[in-house]
Amino acid sequence: MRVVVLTGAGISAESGVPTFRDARGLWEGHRVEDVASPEAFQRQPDLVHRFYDERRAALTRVQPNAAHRALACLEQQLGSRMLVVTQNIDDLHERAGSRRVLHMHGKLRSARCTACGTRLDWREDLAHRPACPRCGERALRPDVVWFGESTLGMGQVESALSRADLFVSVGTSGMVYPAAGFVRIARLFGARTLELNLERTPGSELFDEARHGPAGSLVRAWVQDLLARRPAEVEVTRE
Ligand code: BV8
Repeated sequence: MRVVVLTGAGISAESGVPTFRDARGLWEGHRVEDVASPEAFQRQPDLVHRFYDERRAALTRVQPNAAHRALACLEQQLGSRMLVVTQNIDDLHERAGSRRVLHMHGKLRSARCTACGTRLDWREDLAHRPACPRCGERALRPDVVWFGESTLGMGQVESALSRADLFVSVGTSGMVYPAAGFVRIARLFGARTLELNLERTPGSELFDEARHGPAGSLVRAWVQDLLARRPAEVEVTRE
């Protein structure tokens, strides 16, 4: 059985990482779209750096939760037949032990030089404009995908969706594209689809099944159930 799991901010909520909806999509009164955009970075680089420096620093104060750990456990069973595609820029999936994680919106603990294009692990602030270790230019930006910028790894995502038997969406409101369109692609290729989210979302009816509640218990129960079932039954027959 081949499984693709899409995750959003809701899977990290129980770790203490605020979701976008929690803050009603606002940061210090700014619409997130207005802070997380190349235009905002041109206009107010200090404000944008502060937005990401604060979130990067906050990562040192949070730990993976039961939902992250359950997915890492499932990956141990399914190996290369499982892919986690996350919209999250935190590293909680990896810290829980997941290895096959695709960050389609980038990573907080990574910086990219806009002068030489180098990508490098980065755990410090960027607001003080540190020089790029490779080219020396003070041109580092957060290595995240802003609104209006193309998302990462779409080729790998589309091929995984086209071969998936099961597509599971965890903790996402399904409001941001192209991630919000993955359920339709998975269905198109005959996969069964399951939504695990705290509450109904605008896309809930697109899923074969939707279970609502906190990810920590929902994901753990789903993984335990999947692994408890005898291999024969796990074999999902294509529609
Ligand atoms: C692009 C990184 C073009 C930075 C992010 C089609 C139609 C309409 C609009 C568009 C379209 N196609 C493109 C667009 C424009 C735009 C878009 O979708 N706009 C939206 C607002 C309508 N998309 C883009 O701009 C994308 N780029 O299209 O480029 C292009 C194409 C080719 C070539 C060049 C350019 C790029 C979008 C990526 C932007 N970057 N993040 C950062 O993090 O700061 S998006 C960011 O917001 C997140 O990564 C995530 O994707 C999104 C937030 O959504 P969620 O993660 O779902 O979080 P949210 O808070 O909304 O919901 C949380 C859910 O969890 C809730 O349902 C809640 O109930 C639940 N929950 C809460 N607690 C729990 C829980 N569930 C379980 N357990 C709990 N405990």
